[in-house]
Amino acid sequence: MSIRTTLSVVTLAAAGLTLAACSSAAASPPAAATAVASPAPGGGAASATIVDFGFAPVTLTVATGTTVRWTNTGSASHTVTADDGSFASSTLASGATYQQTFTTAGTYAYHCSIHRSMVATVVVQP
Ligand SMILES: [Cu+2]
Repeated sequence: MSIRTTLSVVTLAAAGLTLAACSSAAASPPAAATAVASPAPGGGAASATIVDFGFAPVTLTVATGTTVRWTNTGSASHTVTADDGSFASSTLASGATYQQTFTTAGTYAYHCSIHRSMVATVVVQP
């Protein structure tokens, strides 16, 4: 007696198991993307990153006198533009950098003038 096995691979069983859980809290707040630069009063430096399409960290806290350096790691061009006009980069192509020294304590909201949905904040502590 010979048994001929026909390969009939059925992988349908697993397909139904990965239903995405539909969360009712669709508008949950984003994870806190916050960074605090090492305290370096009077001349410290901090880094921030521009990606397509956002800034990281969203909130950067530095000491007064810190120079923040943004690097555009995205492929699109972006800007670093203060909401109140107190500072503004030129258009930063991919790979370009922009530096701004914060000599006055305060909260500086900024955005990308090309993509207005890109927003972030530098908090300058006294
Ligand atoms: Cu942009």
